[in-house]
Amino acid sequence: METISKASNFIDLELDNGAHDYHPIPVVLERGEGVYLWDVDGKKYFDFLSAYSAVNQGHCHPRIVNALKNQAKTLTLTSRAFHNNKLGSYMKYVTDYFNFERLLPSNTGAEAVEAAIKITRKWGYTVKGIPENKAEIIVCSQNFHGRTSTIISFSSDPGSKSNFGPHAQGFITIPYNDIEALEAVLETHPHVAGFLVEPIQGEAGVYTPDEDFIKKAKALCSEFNVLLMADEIQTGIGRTGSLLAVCGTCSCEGHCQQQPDTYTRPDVLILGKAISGGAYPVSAVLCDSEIMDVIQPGQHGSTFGGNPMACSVAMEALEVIRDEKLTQNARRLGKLFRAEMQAYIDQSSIVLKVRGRGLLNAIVINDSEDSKTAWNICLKLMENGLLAKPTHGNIIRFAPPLIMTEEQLRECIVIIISTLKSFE
Ligand code: IF1
Repeated sequence: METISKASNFIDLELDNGAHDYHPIPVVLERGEGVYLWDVDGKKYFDFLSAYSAVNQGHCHPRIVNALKNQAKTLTLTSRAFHNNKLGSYMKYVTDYFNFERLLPSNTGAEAVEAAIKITRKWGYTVKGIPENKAEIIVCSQNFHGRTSTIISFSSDPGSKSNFGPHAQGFITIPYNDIEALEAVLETHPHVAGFLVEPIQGEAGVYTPDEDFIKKAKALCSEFNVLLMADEIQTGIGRTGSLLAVCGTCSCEGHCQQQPDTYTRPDVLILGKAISGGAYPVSAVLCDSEIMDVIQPGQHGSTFGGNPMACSVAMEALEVIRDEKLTQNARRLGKLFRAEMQAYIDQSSIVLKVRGRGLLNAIVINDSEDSKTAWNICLKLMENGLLAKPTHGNIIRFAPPLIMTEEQLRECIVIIISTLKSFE
C-alpha cells in the first residue's frame, strides 16, 4: 500500500496562513546534515541549492552549531547602545580575513546592500563633492541585490519591480559585462558615486562575465573617482573556487589579496549568506576608513546588527572555510562538474550549455523561457533524491555545499545526467 506523504499537511498550513511570495519545489524538509537533507517522510536528498549559497559549510556544521549554542546560552543581544565582548574581535577578525580596514555589521544581504548604497552616496557628497541629492549609482541589467523598495527600484525583473512604486531615483542601468557602456556613462555623468555589481550574476542564471570585466571596471572606477561596490553575497566565501569571485581565476590558496595581478580589490565589499554558514542571519559591508568614516554616530544602525550571536557564529563559519580548505575544494570539484556535464551536453538534445565557476553552476535547458521543462526536471530530480530549483525559466542552478566529496559529486552527476536523459 502506498504510504501517504505528510508533506501536504505542512504545505497546506503555509498556503492557508502565509503570504504566497514563493512557489517552492513541493518538498517539506525537516533535517539537514552536511550535503544531505531529509523530508518529513524520511526521504534523503542531496542539497544542490545550499539555501542559495548560504550553506557553503554544509547543513548543521558541528563547529558552527556549537558556536551558536554556546553564545545562545551566554548573551544573544545587547543592541549597539552598549558594547559587547564579541563585536570588536569579530570586526578585527573579518577585516583581517578580507584585508579591509573597517566593517559595518548588518543582518540580511539586502540590508547590507542598502547600507552600501547609503555609504557610497554619502561618500559621493562629502568626499567627491557631488551636489546634494544628485548622486547616481550605476547598476547592471538582470541584477539581483535584494528586495527592499530601493533595491527593486533598479531591478530589471518586472516581477520584482512592478506595482511597488514610486521607485527610488539615482540609478543608471547598463548591460552586464559591458565595459564600453560603463565607460560611456562615466564620461557623461559627473555625479556617479558608485558602480554596484555582482562579479557573477547568480539569479540571472549564473552569468559569468569576461575574465577581465571586473578588473577593467575597477580601472574605470579609479579613473573617474567612483567606488566599485562588489555584491559578493552569493558569490563570496569560497563559492566560486576563490575566496571572493573578484579574486578572478587565480590559483592561490583562496586568499589572493597578496596577488594583485589577479585580485581586483573592490572599494566596497558586500557579504552575507555563507558568512554565517546559514546558521544565523549575518551580513556586512567592508571598506577602508576613508570611505567608512563618512558614517558618524547616529547616522546608521539596526537593532540586531553586530549582535554577539552573529559575531560568534560568523567567526566560526569563516574559520571552517579556511580550516577545511572549502575554497580549494569548490575550485577542484567545480572543474570536474563542468567537465562531466559538458561531456554529456555534447551529445544531449535537452541541455544547451553549462556555465559557472567553482561550485556555482547552471545548465541552460533547450526549451523556451516560459516552458515548464526546467521545473519538471527539478521535480524529477527531487524524485531521484537531489534538490535543485530553476532560476529563470529554462535555467537550473546547481550549487551544492562546498564540503561535498568527489565521490558524492560523482554520485550526484549520475543522478543529474540520468534524470536529464529521461527528458531527451
Ligand atoms: C529571494 C534570488 C539568489 C543575492 C545577492 C543580495 C541578496 C541576494 C547577489 C539579498 C539574495 C536570495 C534571495 C532569495 C532567493 C535568493 C536569490 F533568487 F533571489 F536571486 F540567491 F539568487 N545580493 N538572494 O543573491 O540577500 O536579503 O536575501 O539576505 O529573495 O527569493 P537577502
